[in-house]
Amino acid sequence: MTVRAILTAPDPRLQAVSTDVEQVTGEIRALIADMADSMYAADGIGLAAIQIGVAKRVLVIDLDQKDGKRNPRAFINPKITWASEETAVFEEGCLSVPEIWDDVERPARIRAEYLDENGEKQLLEADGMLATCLQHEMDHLNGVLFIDHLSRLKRSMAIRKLTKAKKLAAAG
Ligand code: K1U
Ligand code: ZN
Repeated sequence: MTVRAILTAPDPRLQAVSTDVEQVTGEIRALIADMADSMYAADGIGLAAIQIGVAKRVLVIDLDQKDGKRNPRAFINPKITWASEETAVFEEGCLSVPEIWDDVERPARIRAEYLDENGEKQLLEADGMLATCLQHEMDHLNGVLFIDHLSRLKRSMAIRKLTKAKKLAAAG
């Protein structure tokens, strides 16, 4: 499979609202394999399809990467069906927002439904890092980055830093 380039902010494609997958075909399974390869190559724990430029509602997560073992989970057309009033704060990072980490407050527990790689409907209740990571990745499907949850000042500082880094990289 293929390691694909990951888009970085402020690339406008990251603001796209992704569309539902109509049928889980071999093409979607190939996309999921490329996403998993791209996530592992970048040392990530999650990835949404839009981060490799594909505006489909597909994400992969692997929170159990230990001793080189890989167990990517694919979530197709994921929907949050319930979110707790209780919130939790985790420090978040993003492969599309390199070198920036900050605390984000989100619902502590969620219930979600999604299709798996075989097109079967699955239900999930999540807390802890899985709940955070799922919400972070599902935000990507709606064109939202974790820095959009920060104060206006922190967000504009982050965008300025990312823009400067891109200019420096382009200048060689
Ligand atoms: O870009 C992404 O959406 C993936 C992102 C997922 C995430 C991380 C932390 C909180 C919420 C969501 C990442 O994988 S960032 C990289 C990362 O988490 C990591 C990298 C190396 C070691 C440990 C963690
Ligand atoms: Zn992200």
